[in-house]
This record gives sequence, C-alpha cells and structure tokens, in this order.
Amino acid sequence: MNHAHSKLLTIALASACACSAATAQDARFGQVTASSDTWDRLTATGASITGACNASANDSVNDGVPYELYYIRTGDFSPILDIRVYSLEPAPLDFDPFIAVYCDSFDPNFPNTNLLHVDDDSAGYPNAHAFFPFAGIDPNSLYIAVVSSYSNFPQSQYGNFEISLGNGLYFSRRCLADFNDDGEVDFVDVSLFISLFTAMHPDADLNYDGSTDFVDISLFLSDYTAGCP
Ligand SMILES: [Ca+2]
Ligand SMILES: [Ca+2]
Ligand SMILES: [Ca+2]
Ligand SMILES: [Ca+2]
Repeated sequence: MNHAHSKLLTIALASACACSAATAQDARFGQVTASSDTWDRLTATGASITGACNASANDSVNDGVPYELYYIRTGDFSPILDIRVYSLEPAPLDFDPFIAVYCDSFDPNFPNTNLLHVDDDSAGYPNAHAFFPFAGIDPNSLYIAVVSSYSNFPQSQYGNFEISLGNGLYFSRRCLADFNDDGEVDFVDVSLFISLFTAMHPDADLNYDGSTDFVDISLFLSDYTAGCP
C-alpha cells in the first residue's frame, strides 16, 4: 500500500468510528487430530522456569506427538503468564493435556529454543496450567502456546480440549496484519481489517485496550508495511 492509499484508509476508518469493544477472558475449544503436526515433546519434570524466554526442560521419551499451536499477544500492560488447558475427554486413559509456551517462534524439532514455560498437570490431572505469578511478561509481544497430549499412545494422543487465557492475554495471529493467516499481507487482509473495524469487532482492537480507534489503524498499517516474515 502506498502512502496516499494508507492515508486515505486512515481517514476513512478514523471517521467511521471511535468505539469500544467488549473485553472478556479469551477461551477457545481445540482439537488434536491425526492431521495435527508433531513435535519432540518436552517434559515438565526438572524444568527450569525463570519467567524469561530462556527456560529449559528435559526431553521426554515421546517423539512425534501431535500438537496444536496458538498465537497469543498481550496488550499495553504487562500481564502474568496464565494459560489453562482443560481436557474434554474422559480420564484417565484419554487425552492428557501438556502445554509449552514460547517467545516469538517455535521449532518442533528444537523445543528448548525460546522456551518460556512447560506444564503437565498443575491445574489438577489431567489439566495443564502454564502459570508464572512472580513477573509480568513483555507487553505487545508474541507468545506461542503448544498444546499436545502427554502421551503418544494411539488411544490417548488425540482429543478435545479447552484453552483459556488469563487477564491481559489474547488469541491472535503470527503476523498482526495477516487476518486470514495465510502468511502474507495483502489486500484481502486490508478488506478484512476494514470490515472488522467498521463493525467494531474486538478482533480489530489490535492493542487490546477495549477501543477500536486510530491507534489500531496505525498498528495495522505498521504491521502491514513490515510484511509477514
Ligand atoms: Ca523426545
Ligand atoms: Ca496433563
Ligand atoms: Ca493474509
Ligand atoms: Ca485499540
């Protein structure tokens, strides 16, 4: 988008509305299936969690464990890390959620790189809880939650779960401006943003402050200009 176009978009959207979106705790249903990608799962036993992106955890005996991945962002203030994963399958043999949280990027073959947290059963077996109450995490940063089963036995590696975020954490996209998550920013994303913005949809509130306004437009434009690496 050239400068004249972005100026026009800015004016058009800013005059469309300056409005408030409801804020609520963000939660989603998820499913690990046979078509999920796989990772070399870590284990929480003996892990070193510091609240920074240099945590370390031991390798588990389970390789090739299917996982689902969530991009999570924060608003302008520094929330504590608080992500719960509840199994929606019958215990004990079925899906046993395990969570690992990463800063910025995740490589399923090098699961110790950029690691922030790991947990298996801290929300009560079988439910996982990535929780670190002693320090806030960086505002306006990208975090990645990897959810898999503890097991890779055929009967218990797949299943349904709910993932629920604490205050100040929100489900997002790898690139903020890539609204259709296809790895590119183009006019499709511009028109998705325009329709969400004019509808005052919470997804257009890119800094999660409860308002869709000029700040969100400028965040969209800067992320759009930066592209999606
Ligand atoms: Ca392993
Ligand atoms: Ca668990
Ligand atoms: Ca896109
Ligand atoms: Ca906003």
